[in-house]
Amino acid sequence: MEFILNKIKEYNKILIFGHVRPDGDCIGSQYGLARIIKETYPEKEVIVTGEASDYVSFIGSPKMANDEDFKDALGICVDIANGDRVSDQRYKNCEYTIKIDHHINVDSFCDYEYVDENSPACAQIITEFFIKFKDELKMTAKAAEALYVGIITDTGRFKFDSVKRETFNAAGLLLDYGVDLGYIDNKLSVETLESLKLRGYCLTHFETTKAGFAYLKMPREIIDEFGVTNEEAANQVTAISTVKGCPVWALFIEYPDDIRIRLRSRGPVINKLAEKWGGGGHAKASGASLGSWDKLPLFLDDIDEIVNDYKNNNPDD
Ligand SMILES: [Mn+2]
Repeated sequence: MEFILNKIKEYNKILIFGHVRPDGDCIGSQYGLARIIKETYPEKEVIVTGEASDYVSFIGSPKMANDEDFKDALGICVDIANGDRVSDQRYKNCEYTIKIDHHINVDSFCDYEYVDENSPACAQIITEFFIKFKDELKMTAKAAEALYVGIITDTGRFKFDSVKRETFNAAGLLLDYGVDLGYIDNKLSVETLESLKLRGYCLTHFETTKAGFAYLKMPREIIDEFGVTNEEAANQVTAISTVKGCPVWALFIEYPDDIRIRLRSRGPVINKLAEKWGGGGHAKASGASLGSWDKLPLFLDDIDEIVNDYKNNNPDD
C-alpha cells in the first residue's frame, strides 16, 4: 500500500477506472478514492472515467475522459478482475497503471496490483488504505459516503458470509465522517413503479420444482409489457430468494440473442453447473446461458440433482 501512496504522490494527473456495467462498489470505490486524493492533494488533477450507473448516480456519474488526459498519467483500476472488463480501455495509454481489487486474481493487466481476495468489497480495501495513512490523507463526507455505499452494496447490507470485523471497522470509521444512513438507504431502496409492479408479477408467477428450485421465466413480452430496463428485470432475482425449501433460485431472462440465467443459492455450490451451462461466477451467485426455452427441462434436471444432493447432506437446511 505504501507503494501505491508513493505512486499517487509522484503523479500530477490520476485517472480512476471502473468496470463495465458498474455496480455500487465500483462507483463507490472510484469516487471514494478520487475524493480522498483530491482533498489531500488539491493541486493534482483527478479524473473518474468510464461508464455510469443509474442506481448509484447520487454518488457520481463518470464521463469518458479526453484522449489527451492519458498522457503522463497514473491510472488506477478499481474493482476489476479482468483487463477486458475495464470500461475505458484507454487505461493502457496511462504511463503507469495500478489495480486495486478484491476478486479472485485471474488476470494481471496493470503494472502494479494490490488484490485482497478476502475483502468483501473493493471500497473496504480503499478505506483500509485511508486508515493506514490516516495522518497523511484527508477524507471528506462525500468520499466517506461513496465508500460506505460500496461496502453495503457488495455485502448485501452486511449480510454476506464475506463480512468480517474489518468490514465493520471500515464502515464505522466512515460514519465518523458524516455518512447519512437514512439518505443512503432511501437512495438505494426506492424503486420505480414499473419495477415494483414487475416484482408483483414475479411473486405470483414463479414456479418450483419437486426438489426445491424456484424459478421465473421472463420472456421478452413481459419485460416490454412492464416497461422496465434489462437491469431492473435482472434485479428481480431477489424477489424469489426466500422461498422455504428452495435453496436455489433463478431468473431466466430472454434477450434477443439468448436466454440468460441469473442463478443464486443460499446452500449448494452452483458455479460448476453454471460453467457447464456456458457461464460461471461465485459459489452462490452465478450466471449462465440457456440458449432456448426447449432446453429448460434439461437445466431443471441438472439443478434438481444438485439440490437433492445438498438436501441429502444437509437435512436440517
Ligand atoms: Mn466489488
